Amino acid sequence: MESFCSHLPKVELHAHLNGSLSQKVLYELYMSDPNITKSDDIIKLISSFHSGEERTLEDCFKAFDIAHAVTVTPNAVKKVTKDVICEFAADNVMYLEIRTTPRAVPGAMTKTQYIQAVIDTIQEIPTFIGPDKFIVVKLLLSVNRREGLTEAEENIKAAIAAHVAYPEVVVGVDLSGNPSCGNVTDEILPLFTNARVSGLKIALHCAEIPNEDEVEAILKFKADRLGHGTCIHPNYGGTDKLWSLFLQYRTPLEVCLTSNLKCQTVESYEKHHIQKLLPIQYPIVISTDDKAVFSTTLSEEFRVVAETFSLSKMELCNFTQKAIEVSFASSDEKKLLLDKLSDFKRQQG
Ligand code: 6MZ
Repeated sequence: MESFCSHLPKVELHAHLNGSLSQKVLYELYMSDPNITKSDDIIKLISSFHSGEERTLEDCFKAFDIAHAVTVTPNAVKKVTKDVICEFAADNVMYLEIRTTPRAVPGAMTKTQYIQAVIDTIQEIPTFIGPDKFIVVKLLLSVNRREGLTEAEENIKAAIAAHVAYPEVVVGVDLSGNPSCGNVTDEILPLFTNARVSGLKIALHCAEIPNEDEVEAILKFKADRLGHGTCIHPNYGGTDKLWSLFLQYRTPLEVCLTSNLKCQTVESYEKHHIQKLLPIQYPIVISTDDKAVFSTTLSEEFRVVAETFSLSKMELCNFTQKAIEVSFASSDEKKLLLDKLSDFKRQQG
């Protein structure tokens, strides 16, 4: 099963840039930045970035601070983006949606430069990907709920401008960040309507922790996709009302098993809320979330779900097919990806 999962052409729809960069690149960036005073404590933190240990949700968010401390120039952002794309391509991911929060660093980088650095790298893929690899990459710009209303407004505006300038690259917006921070329902969520009317697709983190009113508002927003969806079912800190709305809308859900386990929002793989979704053929997309922070790969996530829930190879192919369908790719790109999946299935016999 491990080899099948590795060779299967896959689609990654939920990957945060600064949670996905390899520890090697993180270390290189840290050591090569002359503006950073080196300290043993930070080097220890960098080692722990990729430790894969279980930690609380709060500890996970501290891990992102480490990556943010070194991705402070457009060149560093380019290096990180290239590294993440190459690693996903090496894992036979043929289509990748990277999401990232535009970040300004006083004196070093504006949000516009941050976004441009990611877009430029995506456009340069043919120059660095290598002849035997294939990957299509799109960008979603994120709103970090912890950063508040003004930053959220700025990011949505920047996303709309980037979509107008690069409609084939910048295809969506994402709501993410520490789920215990920020007023999503009244302040941040309404901003996503502007993005939607400008033609951007909407992906919202939803129900990572119990929060009935907020989850209800997010479900009713009818995003194009939701992330996590942990605390919706009444057995998982949700309610009957939320579960019934969720079943009514059937918004495709990005499921991140190892992330949820390591952040301790689910007890075990066996008890993951995906067990409620598989029997009802709910549209789900297996995803990594932050492959570096949680020490995983998309192939590994496929192996885990296959072995934990005794899924067949055909069911794993169906995950790729569903992910293509609910991706934010163009219809031509979807057709190309479906063809690649069919070729793979044919080779398998
Ligand atoms: C919510 C998450 C997340 O944007 O700097 N992020 N938000 N839940 C999660 N599950 C554990 N994992 C990552 O990547 C890092 C940022 O992505 C969001 C957080 O806002 C984090 O700061 P970028 O590329």
